[in-house]
Amino acid sequence: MAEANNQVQHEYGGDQIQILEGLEAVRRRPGMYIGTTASRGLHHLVYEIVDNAVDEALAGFCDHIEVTINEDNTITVEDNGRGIPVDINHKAGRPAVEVVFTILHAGGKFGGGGYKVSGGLHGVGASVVNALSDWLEVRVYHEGKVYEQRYERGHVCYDLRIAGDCEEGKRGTWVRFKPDATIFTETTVYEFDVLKRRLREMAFLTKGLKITLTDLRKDPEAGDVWEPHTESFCYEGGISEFVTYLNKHKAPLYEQVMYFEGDRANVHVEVALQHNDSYNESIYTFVNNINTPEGGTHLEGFKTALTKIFNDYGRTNKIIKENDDNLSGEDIREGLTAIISVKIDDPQFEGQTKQKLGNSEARTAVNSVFSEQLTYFLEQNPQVAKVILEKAVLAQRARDAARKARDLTRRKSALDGMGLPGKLADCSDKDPKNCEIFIVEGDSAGGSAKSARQRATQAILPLRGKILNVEKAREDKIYGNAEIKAMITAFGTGIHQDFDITKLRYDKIIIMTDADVDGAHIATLMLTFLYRFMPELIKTGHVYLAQPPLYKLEKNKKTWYAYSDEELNQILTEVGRDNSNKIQRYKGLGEMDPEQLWETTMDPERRILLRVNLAEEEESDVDITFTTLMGDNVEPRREFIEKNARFVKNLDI
Ligand code: 1YM
Repeated sequence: MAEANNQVQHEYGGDQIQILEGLEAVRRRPGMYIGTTASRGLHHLVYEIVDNAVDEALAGFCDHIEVTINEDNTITVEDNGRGIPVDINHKAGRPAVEVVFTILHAGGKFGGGGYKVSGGLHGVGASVVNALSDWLEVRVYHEGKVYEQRYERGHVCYDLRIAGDCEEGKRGTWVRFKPDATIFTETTVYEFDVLKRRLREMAFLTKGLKITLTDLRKDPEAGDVWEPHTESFCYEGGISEFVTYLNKHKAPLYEQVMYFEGDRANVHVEVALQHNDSYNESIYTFVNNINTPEGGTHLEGFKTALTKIFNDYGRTNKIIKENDDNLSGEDIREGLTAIISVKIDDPQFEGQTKQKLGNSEARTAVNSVFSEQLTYFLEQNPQVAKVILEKAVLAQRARDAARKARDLTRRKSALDGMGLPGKLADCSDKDPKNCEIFIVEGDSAGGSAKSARQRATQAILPLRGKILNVEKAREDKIYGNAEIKAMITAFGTGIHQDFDITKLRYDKIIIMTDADVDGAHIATLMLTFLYRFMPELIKTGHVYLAQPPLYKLEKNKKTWYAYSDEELNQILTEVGRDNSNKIQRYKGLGEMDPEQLWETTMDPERRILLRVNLAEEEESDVDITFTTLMGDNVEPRREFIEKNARFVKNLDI
């Protein structure tokens, strides 16, 4: 710090003192500005700088952004836009570029025109990144000159200066920064895949913009042939291509992706959609390129318009019969993949996590642009309208059947008292905090587990064979499935809108399957069910995978268990490789006797449990993973399983 101060070459007037106080506030309470100082916040710094470059692209002056993870985990972002202005900003009396990096909230609110993507969590910008960086350097290419300035922990090191010449036509902004390790105490290591997912999303949302990500860090195992790892994203079709990408492992119901765009009352609206033959809806919404997982007014406007226009069309064209009910929104959205992206001047975020759009003008704008253009599209493409409506009519019938099945299950459980499934061996302790339930593949393993368990706190629910793949079944079939019904009643929480976590009967839900590819597949089917029907259980960390051993090793009356091939080799090296060990390879849980199952897999003192998380991924990627695993398309699934199945613990869901 002292060193940084010594380098400051100009005197501070009153304004400057205020500036420092502003950035000091960011350093004192970083969480207020970037949400968290964990890995997510670290990555957020990159998005803040990239957002300024994306703004420049949206304004029509830039078509390429390059992001580099340097060898020392610093980040460089460069664009080919106009360059942040280097002339004096009269209000501050300092060059505009210095103001951008040293005054809080000076981000993209200067100048006029275009929609400002006050990017990221709290719309803060370059000065926050500067405040939270050990150092930051900026270069502006302007009229054949390179301007540069450096800051350390937000303090100006020297006045903006000309560093040298560049090619006459070159223009743009270059920023390099090193996140401050005293702020980001958990980690300062960037993850390529995390940046890649967000940058790809940005590229989808900004048609024609090319974003390149390069990793210059050397993988310790890379030999002389090492090359930097680079990926580029550029989508001329924008969110239409996003929909194609999301549907890539699904079977679309019709060829073209519908795409609509328009402006109403200062709201810029873009919608892209296409149905596939599955039963799930995947709608992703964005405001100023920021994902709104909780939806909001833009989503409401879309849904209302979709339902109305399709019902109107169905009635007019007699696809919905005169005496039949209107189609519900859910019916029309069955198998729908859609992206809704709005740009708006002053987005208001609401909801528990501030991820829900509140501006009412967005509702009206999306409704109006989408209604008008969808009506026209359906008139021009009656064959598309027909396949969508036919699927919706089927969905309506299935939903009626499902409702009846669900009502029946509800009534039945009311009559049966608690109505716990017959196959469940419940625990005696009634305090959920102490209890766990093992979902076990196969009756024989279920039998071993029942003998092995600690009766007071461990419940066993054996499931027969592979459970139903919920990605490929309609709701009526799902509710009719005995294994699924058993899980729903055993957990006690209800599902979907009825879900209530306070009714959860066990603190841990432990999936216990064989340690082979089939077991991994069954575990994935269960996770798919949990993710689609009770995602909160995964999000709140109640779901676990048991880890049965692969090998048992005996020598001189001593026993070892190995949970991987590497571990087996390690043990063999330690105890010596000779014929006297009789290595036993477990093919399935059923091969272990109750005592072995207890000591290796179930005993809370000795077992290994893997908690299942939702990786900090873009929502849309989670969906793709499940589709890859559970959809009809065999090839991508085979690839994925070959890559991941042996390591279920790494399964990125
Ligand atoms: C690598 C990061 O920040 N690019 C960038 C930023 C700006 C401009 C161009 C820009 C904006 C405007 C006019 C305007 C910014 N300028 C400002 C401010 N890349 C990166 N590229 N001229 C240039 O908005 O009118 C803030 S951001 F305020 F100085 F104009």
